[in-house]
Amino acid sequence: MIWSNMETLDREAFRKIQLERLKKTVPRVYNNVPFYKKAFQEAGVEPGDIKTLEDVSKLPMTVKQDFRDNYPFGLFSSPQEEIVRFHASSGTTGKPTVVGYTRNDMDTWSECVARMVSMAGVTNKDTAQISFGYGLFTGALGLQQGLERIGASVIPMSSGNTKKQIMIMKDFRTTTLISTPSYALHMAEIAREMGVDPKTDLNLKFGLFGGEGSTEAMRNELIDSWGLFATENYGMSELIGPGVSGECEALCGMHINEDHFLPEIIDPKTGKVLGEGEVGELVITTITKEALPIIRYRTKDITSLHYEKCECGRTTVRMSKIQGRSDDMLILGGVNVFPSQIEEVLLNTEGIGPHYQIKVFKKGYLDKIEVDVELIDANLLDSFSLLEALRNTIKGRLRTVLGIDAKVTLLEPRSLARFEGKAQRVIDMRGAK
Ligand code: DLL
Repeated sequence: MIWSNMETLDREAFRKIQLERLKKTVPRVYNNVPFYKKAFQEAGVEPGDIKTLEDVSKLPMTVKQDFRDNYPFGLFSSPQEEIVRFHASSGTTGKPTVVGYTRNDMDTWSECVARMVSMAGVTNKDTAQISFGYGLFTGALGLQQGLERIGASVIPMSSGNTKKQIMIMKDFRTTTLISTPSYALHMAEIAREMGVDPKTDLNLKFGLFGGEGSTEAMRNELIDSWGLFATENYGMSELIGPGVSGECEALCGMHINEDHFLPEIIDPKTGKVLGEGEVGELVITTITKEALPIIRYRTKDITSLHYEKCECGRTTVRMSKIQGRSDDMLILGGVNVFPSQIEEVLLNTEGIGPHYQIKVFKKGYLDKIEVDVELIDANLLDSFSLLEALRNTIKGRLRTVLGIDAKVTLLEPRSLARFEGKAQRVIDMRGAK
């Protein structure tokens, strides 16, 4: 179902709204945020220079470090009395990235998520189990607001306590699962261990996944495990949280809520703005946020934009599946590889389960990569020749498809770590002494 008529505007109408909103956002940050005033002055640009939508490229970019340098509230455009909610993204090192919302921002956010869940087919007849962690992470509360807006019945489960998740799912007749792809995979495994067949003993129709990347092979694995319709949804705390974009029933890219987020794709090395269909880093300017409008935020996520009308009837621009983050790309002896490409090779190999870990380290001056992956059938471990054949198949595919020589270790089922939130599949030890 198309939730809002803002999703079907023609291109000219979009551009008009975007320009109007951009023209309001730019003076807002210039006048309220010393960081932006300085950055604009350094770039030699003033709010009055924004006359067309293309002029956005004159504006300076914002990066994650700017949040850290202005921790906690230095980038806020609204005074504290107008802030009704904080969230933060954890990050592995240092202080979290803090974000704030005014009452209007909360409304915008709920609206964006309402569109996103409707796009997948969820309605007020559905019962949605939110298995993202509640708290500072934007995932759970963001989804909750949007689902409530469309009238779905929400179960605020949070992540973890997986056996209870399955019990509630069964007893409450959950139709919609909301989680990271990796946690959904783990939940299916626990369900089977409990003697519950996720496909036949439960009532799931939809899986709305997001918060981390997943390949098409991983989507198929999720569909096979749960027997549901799986969509992928994208967002980030700095921009709003979930609700930036999501897949519709046609599954041909994630529709961006363009009346709130103005997207560009740039070459991550040169910063040059790229054209439709070209792959590069997603840069987004928020054009309706009040508490924390962000100008040209470098997301580091690698994707491309597609403007032709979708068969679902929406006209909003679609972004392709995220290939990876520019800072996650592994450069192995000069060869560029995204972990998602390794995942694709592994998951498309028969006999191999969806759980793996990638370790990268230096041996002398050389980059070395090791891939640990679980077998589906532990009995294979008794047959040296079958095991060797499988190992060689994977090694061969990694070499042919990606051009890398990896050490491959096949492990017993259930030997690698499982994740209740975002998975950490890559351990890069090259920085370590
Ligand atoms: O993960 C917001 C979110 C929550 C989106 C739930 C969707 C569902 P952060 O914790 O700030 O926010 O992490 C943002 O996660 O820059 C991407 O690298 C990654 N990411 C999020 N969704 C996807 C996706 C939330 N569908 C960072 N595909 C982003 C690939 C994703 N990567």
